[in-house]
Amino acid sequence: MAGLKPERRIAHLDMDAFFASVELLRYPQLKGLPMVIGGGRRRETAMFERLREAFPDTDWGPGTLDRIPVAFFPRLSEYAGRGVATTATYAARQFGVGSAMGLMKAAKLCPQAILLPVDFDEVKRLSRTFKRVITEIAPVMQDRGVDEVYIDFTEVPGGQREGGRVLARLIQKSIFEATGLTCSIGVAPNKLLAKMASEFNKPNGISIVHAGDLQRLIWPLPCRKVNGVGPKADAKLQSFGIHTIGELAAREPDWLIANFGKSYGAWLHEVAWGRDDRPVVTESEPVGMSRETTFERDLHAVHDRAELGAILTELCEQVAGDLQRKGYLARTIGIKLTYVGFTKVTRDLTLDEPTADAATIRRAAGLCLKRVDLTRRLRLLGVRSSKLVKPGTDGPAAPDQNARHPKPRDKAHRDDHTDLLFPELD
Ligand code: TTP
Ligand code: MG
Ligand code: MG
Repeated sequence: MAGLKPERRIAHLDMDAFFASVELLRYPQLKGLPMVIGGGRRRETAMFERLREAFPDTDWGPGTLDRIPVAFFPRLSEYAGRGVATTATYAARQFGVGSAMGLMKAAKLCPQAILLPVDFDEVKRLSRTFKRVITEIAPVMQDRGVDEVYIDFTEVPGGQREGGRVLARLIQKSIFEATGLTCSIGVAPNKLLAKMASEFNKPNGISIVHAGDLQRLIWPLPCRKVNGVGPKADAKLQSFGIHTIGELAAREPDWLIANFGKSYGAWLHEVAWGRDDRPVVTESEPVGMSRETTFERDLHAVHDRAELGAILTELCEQVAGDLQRKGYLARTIGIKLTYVGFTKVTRDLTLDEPTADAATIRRAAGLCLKRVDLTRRLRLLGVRSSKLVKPGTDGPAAPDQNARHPKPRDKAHRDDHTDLLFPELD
């Protein structure tokens, strides 16, 4: 019947082992081998020195990268330090290595893995390329970070055929032709389900989910698979014996609201039933810009005051630089600390006037730092700017519809019990 509204079909696309796959384009001889991305400096300098020693007749350089023998690449077993893995190839994941794992721990699981640092410039270039390929085919795309996007398939040719599989295949093929990279795509009635579906057949997979598949495909999954159920909410759900999304769906909305609050409780009920009507928002503005660093050794706010102060200043300068380059001002400045033992703390402060000035950011970050417990040793320090505005416009850079779903907040409570005043770092 003419005028019949097409079924809503939303895709979530996520690149496979993205940072690692980017390195495999440069070093195709490493395909299929376990590889971990992480560690700070580029260690390839040492590799080139050894190569020149071993093969003095070859002019080793950018044109010969694909000819470097595998034996010359740095291995995880040689690593000493406190870096973490940002990602790992699927071959390395078989050994249990994954994102956010300490490299020393990863080395125990898979010492033979190749260890390479991330090349952010190349990652960003390929990120732009794959997104451009998508918008040429399907214009309604929402950026969700460096390696993933939502795409509205509803009105796009092929977007309805086989539940979206035909269009998903075309996009996969086009991205591969343009970049040599693979991705996985989930197509579903909404963003919530599409995001879960894109993980079903990784790598290089396509998964199609229809409303009727909720019980079979979604309900058996752990609650943590819902984007917006973090570790804290999950722990609380577990304490009530709720492990899967199906178990969540079985609870009465009133019970969820009584235990998780009005907005989060109601939201939990909706997502458990696969309901989500958020639109795919085309022009997604950054929500914030941040920089952080993991220290080479644990630092103490009093004993290592000068060093910590210098690091904080540098991070603030970097954030200011990022804001200035992209043309934003930030209303809110925050810090993030990780203590030895991995407890994380964040504090933020909203300024009277938005800023991109390093000294102003530094002062705000210094004030935030005074609000945390500085008697414990620190592993990581980060500075974050948020509530961005574009000068000349008065509104927020990121509209509220882009904001994540509400999560239980216990900020005020945490402020109370860790609000110890310690020597200023300035
Ligand atoms: P992900 O899409 O989460 O992971 P991935 O692309 O490496 O692997 P998958 O095939 O499972 O999608 O993240 C994209 C990139 O972001 C990843 O390659 C490295 C980076 N990243 C970090 O820097 N830190 C992290 O904690 C995570 C999870 C990812
Ligand atoms: Mg990915
Ligand atoms: Mg991703």
